Amino acid sequence: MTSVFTRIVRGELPAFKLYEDDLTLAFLDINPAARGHTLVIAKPELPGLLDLPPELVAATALTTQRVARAIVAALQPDGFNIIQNNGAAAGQVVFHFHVHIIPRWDGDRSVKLWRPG
Ligand code: DGP
Repeated sequence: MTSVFTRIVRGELPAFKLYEDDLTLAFLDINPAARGHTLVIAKPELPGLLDLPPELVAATALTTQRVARAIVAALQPDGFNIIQNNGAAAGQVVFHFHVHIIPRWDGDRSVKLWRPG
């Protein structure tokens, strides 16, 4: 089955894209936990971290750092969370590898960081 993220990679679904290269893509989450909540995906449709070959582990980590740096520069949060869910039990809903970058501000403790299931 084709994931929603593959459809975004192919341009079949719209997304607000922040960064793209041959192996990775970053775009805003459709259901943000905070302003600037961004997803970094591996372009190949692989479900989780343990499915990624080393070059995709490296590429997605590098893109995550690059995009987090840009978000920090643009939005000036006080911090940010990196979250990466593997398996339905862990709250994964889209089975196409992705990393969440969630900007955080002092006092925003009400941000619901994870929505299991
Ligand atoms: P996870 O629970 O880790 O699988 O998170 C999936 C995230 O993907 C969730 O925060 C919402 C986001 N999402 C799902 N469908 C779409 C979509 O079509 N577009 C965008 N931009 N984000 C999506």
